[in-house]
Amino acid sequence: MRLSPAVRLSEYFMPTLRETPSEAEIVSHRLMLRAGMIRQESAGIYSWLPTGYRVLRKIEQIVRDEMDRIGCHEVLMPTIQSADLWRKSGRYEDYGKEMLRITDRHEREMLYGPTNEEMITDIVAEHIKSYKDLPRMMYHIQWKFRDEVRPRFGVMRGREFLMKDAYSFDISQEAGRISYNKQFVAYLRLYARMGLKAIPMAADTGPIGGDMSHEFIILAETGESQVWCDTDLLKLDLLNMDIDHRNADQMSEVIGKVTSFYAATDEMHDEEKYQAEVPADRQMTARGIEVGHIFFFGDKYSEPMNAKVQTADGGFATVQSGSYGVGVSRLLGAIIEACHDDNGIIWPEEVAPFRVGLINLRVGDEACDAACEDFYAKLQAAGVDVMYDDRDTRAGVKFADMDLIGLPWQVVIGPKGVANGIVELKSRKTGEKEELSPEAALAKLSGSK
Ligand code: 5CA
Repeated sequence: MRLSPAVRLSEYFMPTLRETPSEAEIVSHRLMLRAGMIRQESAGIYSWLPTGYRVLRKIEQIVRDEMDRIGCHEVLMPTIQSADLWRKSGRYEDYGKEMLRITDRHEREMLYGPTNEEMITDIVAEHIKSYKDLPRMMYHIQWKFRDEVRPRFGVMRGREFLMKDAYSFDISQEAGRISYNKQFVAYLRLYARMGLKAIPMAADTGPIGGDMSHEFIILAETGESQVWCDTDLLKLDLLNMDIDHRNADQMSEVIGKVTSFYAATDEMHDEEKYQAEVPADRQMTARGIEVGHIFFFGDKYSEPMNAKVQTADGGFATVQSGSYGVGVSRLLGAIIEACHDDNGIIWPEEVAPFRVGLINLRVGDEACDAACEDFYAKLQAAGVDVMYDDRDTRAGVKFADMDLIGLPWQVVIGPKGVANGIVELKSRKTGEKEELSPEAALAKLSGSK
């Protein structure tokens, strides 16, 4: 989906708040509300306003890139599913009150999908009949509904939330492990591209089931789980490991190394093992946010859904599967938890709603307006996305809003600077300011993307 390359704040809907909303318990929720990114509609259900929606789309795009890269292809399944499908796997009753059950006008039992293992396995069972059509991996990015007992922390634990869920289908357990490893590698890359250090940890499989599972965890004080890990794992440069997902041996070697360090969430923590394996000076316990969870569950769904294929020797084999989730909407909260200061959000470049915020200090001043318009046009021509604050308001308000919404770069143009042929460039992250010619500022902003 194409995002608009540039917006004028005088036409844009960004309802920022001066006051801190009292209902928000954690910083990311407070900042998302204050920056006008979301609006609560019911408990755990949100509307996504323009800047929030832009970040959501940018996160989705990174996820898409990394799925495409490993040969996992996008589909779109519906949010509403039939209860019968879930009766086949036996999960309809098991899911309990978390599942939102709906009856249509013909009294047919339906539900709002909390996940899609049953549906995708049913699709595969109908169309994939031979070992020659395996392996396959597919994903979709779709809204889910889970009627959480305690929706809280804004988009972090919602009832309606956006998830990327991918599914793999293989002829054998060994082949399935290669698909699992491809997803593992994609996960290492996709979080790193968002500016995050997501640590893979041994995890419990819960209602999804299976015998192999990892959670990807971001350390943050407000995280919902307690985690234990070896600090040497944090030193690995996960983005630059340059793993070839077509080379199964290399992949399993690297993943073997990453998973050799002790790292576990509270459900899996084994204190004795931890003390025995991790030297005291490398022990770390902290709070963490789960931003992804991958599972290998073999034939748990393919057996009841009857997903079988013909094998090379003329027999039949039950398809072996895994599922791989990324909490797309939760990631906004998680990134903000990791990237903010007292003045607001500090977006990592790849997910920022815009790369540049252009501030006109004196709207109505002919020379200042002209210089801003010129700079605005040139940024667009250079392919840099930009939000232009052309509102007729006080400079203090403009500075505060820009810091709050956290665009990586601010360009300030005022009458004095225009007279002297300079603009001010500020990095949101470091707070450093420099005065440059408009050409030099432009070169800097369009160069290091
Ligand atoms: N079918 C599997 C994987 S495709 C699955 O549903 N896994 S899950 O339950 O672990 O969810 C995947 C990810 O969705 C989680 O790691 C988390 O980041 C996100 N998530 C789960 N529940 C919520 C929620 N209530 N609000 C926001 N994000 C959530």
